[in-house]
Amino acid sequence: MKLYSVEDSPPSTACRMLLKYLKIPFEVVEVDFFAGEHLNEEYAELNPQRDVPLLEDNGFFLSEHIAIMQYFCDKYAADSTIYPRDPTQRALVNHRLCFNMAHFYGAVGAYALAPIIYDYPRDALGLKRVNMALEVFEKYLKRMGKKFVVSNNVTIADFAMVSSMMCLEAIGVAFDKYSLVQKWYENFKQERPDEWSVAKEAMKVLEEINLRPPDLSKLNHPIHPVRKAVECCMTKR
Ligand SMILES: N[C@@H](CCC(=O)N[C@@H](CS)C(=O)NCC(=O)O)C(=O)O
Repeated sequence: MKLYSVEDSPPSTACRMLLKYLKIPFEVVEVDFFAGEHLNEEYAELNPQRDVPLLEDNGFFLSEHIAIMQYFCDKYAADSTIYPRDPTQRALVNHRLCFNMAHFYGAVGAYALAPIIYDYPRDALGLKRVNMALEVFEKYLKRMGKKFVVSNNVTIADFAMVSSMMCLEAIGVAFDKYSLVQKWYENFKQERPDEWSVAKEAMKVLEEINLRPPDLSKLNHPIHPVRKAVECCMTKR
């Protein structure tokens, strides 16, 4: 089993947290994102979407972190509470995974991550979008009233949401006014130290590259304008 991943990539991190939880041995293939390794033709043969993470399980290739996590659970932990079988519970987990990808991580990635690599601003509108997503997340936590995202058991939705949250923590965005989000996040760290250690490592890398942006001279992106200046705006908020 191989996971093509980038050490600070939130979707890759969510998959690695699950692999740790399931205690599945796997090989990490670290993709050199800053050199654009994910954009080359060789990688595109494996993953036409040219992104990470990408799973290779005995010749079976799968991208999209949600699909990868669902596959791991279905194949290796069919009866586990990590991806509950009850249709309503499973629908809620699926919903939060979609919410994370489309809204929460959408906002967080654009604000926290994209400006480190691409020539996009980290501006007030981006922060507003992050706050709106946090507000929605707070409402979902209130609606459920559980310890974790959808139940009192940890699920793959927690891994995905924690992977997004660590990006906010890495760049110093305050989220303490969202008391349930704060409580859930701190509780996750306390109760799931093994999986949190995976996210914490990714967070440290993000913290570092946020303060000291990487050399991107080898990155020739077909879509995004690559950031040129190193001394741009990367201070802890
Ligand atoms: N929809 C994909 C998105 C994964 C994603 O955004 N990966 C980023 C790294 S964190 C990436 O590979 N981006 C490609 C690029 O910016 O060229 C998933 O959920 O797995």
